[in-house]
Amino acid sequence: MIQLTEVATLSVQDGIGLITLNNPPVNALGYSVRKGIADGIDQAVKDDQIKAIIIICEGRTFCAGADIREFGQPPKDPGLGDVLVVLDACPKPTIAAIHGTAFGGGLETALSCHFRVGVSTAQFGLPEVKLGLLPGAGGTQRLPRVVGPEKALTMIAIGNPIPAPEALEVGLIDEMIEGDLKEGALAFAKKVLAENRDLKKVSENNEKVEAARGKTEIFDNFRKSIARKTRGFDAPESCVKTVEAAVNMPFAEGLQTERDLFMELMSGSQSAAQRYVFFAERQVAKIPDIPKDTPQLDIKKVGIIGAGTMGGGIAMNFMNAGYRVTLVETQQDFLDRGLGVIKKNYDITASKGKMSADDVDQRMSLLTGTLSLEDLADVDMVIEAVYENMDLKKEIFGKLDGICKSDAILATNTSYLDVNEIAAQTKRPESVIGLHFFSPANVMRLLEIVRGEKTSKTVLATSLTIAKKIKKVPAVVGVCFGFAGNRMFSSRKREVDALLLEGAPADQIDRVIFDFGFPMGPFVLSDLIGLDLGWSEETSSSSSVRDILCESGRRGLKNGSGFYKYEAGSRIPIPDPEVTKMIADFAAKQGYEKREVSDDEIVQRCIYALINEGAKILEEGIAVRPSDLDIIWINGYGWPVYLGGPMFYADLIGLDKVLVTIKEFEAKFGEDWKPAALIEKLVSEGKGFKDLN
Ligand code: T1G
Repeated sequence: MIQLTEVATLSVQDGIGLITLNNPPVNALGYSVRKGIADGIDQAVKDDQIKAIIIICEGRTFCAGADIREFGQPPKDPGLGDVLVVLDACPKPTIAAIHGTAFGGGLETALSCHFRVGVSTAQFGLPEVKLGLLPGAGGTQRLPRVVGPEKALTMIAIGNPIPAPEALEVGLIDEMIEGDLKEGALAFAKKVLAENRDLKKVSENNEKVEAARGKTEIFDNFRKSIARKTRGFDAPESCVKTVEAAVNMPFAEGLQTERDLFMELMSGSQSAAQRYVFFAERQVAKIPDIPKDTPQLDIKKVGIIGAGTMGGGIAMNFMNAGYRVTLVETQQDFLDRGLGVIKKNYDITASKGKMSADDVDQRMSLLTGTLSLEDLADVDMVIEAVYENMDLKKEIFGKLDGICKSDAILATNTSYLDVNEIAAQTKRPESVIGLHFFSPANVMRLLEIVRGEKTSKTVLATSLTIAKKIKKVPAVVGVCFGFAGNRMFSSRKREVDALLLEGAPADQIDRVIFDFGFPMGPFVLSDLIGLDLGWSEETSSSSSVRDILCESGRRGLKNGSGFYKYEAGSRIPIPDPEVTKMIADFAAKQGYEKREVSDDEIVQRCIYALINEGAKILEEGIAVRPSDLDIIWINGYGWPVYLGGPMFYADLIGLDKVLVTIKEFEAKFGEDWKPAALIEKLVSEGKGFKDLN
């Protein structure tokens, strides 16, 4: 065995050369891996003993792509493109033997081999678009030649992987290996040699791309199909262009087009933001005083109190992950409705072919409904998801304290209330934690984990593990009103409400927030969730715009009129002059003088309010690092990922500039805009939030 580099070896078995890579954790194609492959091919070609070459990886996966940490660093030769030119030109049969995730540069390496084999659990993908990039080592030119332009468009411009059975079906792999991968790959190599198979280079395999030449509708239709979900992103359109190049240009020219578009994206701010988010999403689960070996509790059974919208969604997360769930309600009809909604949601998913009827039955078999809190005596974790009322939550936790087993985790799904106060209702505050899900709870990826002052490290570490198991992105925050996400949201809402009274029409504010990149503006959102959420006729006092709209009978989309009016059966918001007048009259009564408000001012007030509040949250130690706040806003509030999150965005536009504007707003609008001391400090040191991550 030859040690090619510190992470690559070349060995020979039965005349087959094995280039084995071992670069944990994901065999990323860093410099020593690339050099190892290039040297391995070079030596194997020169070695007459070797008749065929296999590239295989140790560890949990085949190469999961280029080493993202190397991006932005001075490039070290050989680049991946150069290595793949060597591989592509290899005169001996080359076989990629794949397990785990052959992603990005990893799949491009495999596509530069003559043959690919993989185990049945392997995944194949070009997810570069999720990093604001595109496959930059020939993947955009080789994949269409193997799977056809249509399939390649989806795999490249959307970036989701395909499983091995599908890869076999579309011709991406030549054989699926049952049992040991290395043995299977060796057997396959011997078959190739014995059958003297053609060594067809993918780069010369033009059949599928030539067949699509002139069929511009392939690309027009595809562009239309992704327009809505790729709004604001630069990379998807560049991805489409590269596949067009694969169809319309010779391989070498297509490769150049790929290179040019790749470099354009690489030097752009969107990719920088999306790469930042990639690592921030992995960093967020690392809590300084919670080391990997912190003892954890074994969670098998979960109890959920409240079968409403949140309770039902939370239950589905645990059922999807295979946990037994007991759902508690106070009345039979509430329980029946809750169980019914869960079943209906699964049936809808099955009707879209995303799960089988058996899967639905299997999930539902994990769920038990009850009207008795005592039935939670043997669960390992309880999540209380009743409506936001402190007295009710205290009462429930007091009861749970007497019912649940001693090491059960007692969690609350409150979105604002004081977790310490709730914990104080028990004799075991160390077992109490906030698990703040976002609606719809079975869809939204964010889980804000609220660490009480007495929450034990074991309870926190266990909650982090649970979050990963139910496919949530956890963000650990401390206790304050609204925690991190909603506290920042309230500061934006303060500005939105003020801007409305100062004269900015609701549809202008919505347009600006939508154009900034959020899925929708605040007033369309209010109409969607219902103006009367948390409003009561009894206590309404005409003291806010929401009050006067609700008092006038407006409820939002559900009754066809809110900040906007809606045609029957339509969700399209139509500006309502009557509402505009009601708001103007109310504003005048509050002493506001109507004025023109620019789009820039709306952006600055809504976004800088988030940044300033985020900085205060960091100052108070409510959040561990700025990138956690970015992860919260991207996964919980629809912040566009290609802008990296509020704190990243502040650094992007320059924290010193943000501070200047915040001070201007303080002078104009008062105390709410007092700059966070942390911002003043960072600016005075010439630093940004990135220096705190
Ligand atoms: N580069 C560097 N580090 C990486 C990495 C990568 N490509 N992928 C993962 N890591 C680190 C990650 O930060 C974490 O580190 C650890 O590995 C485990 O990851 C030329 C331009 C493979 C599905 O986009 O999707 O190729 O936190 O926690 O949940 O065309 O990682 O432990 O210190 O995510 O099991 C394209 C990215 C690159 C795939 C595994 N490839 N990775 O998921 O573990 S661009 C990707 C993933 C490219 C070429 C282009 C996932 C995974 P730490 P993890 P996981």
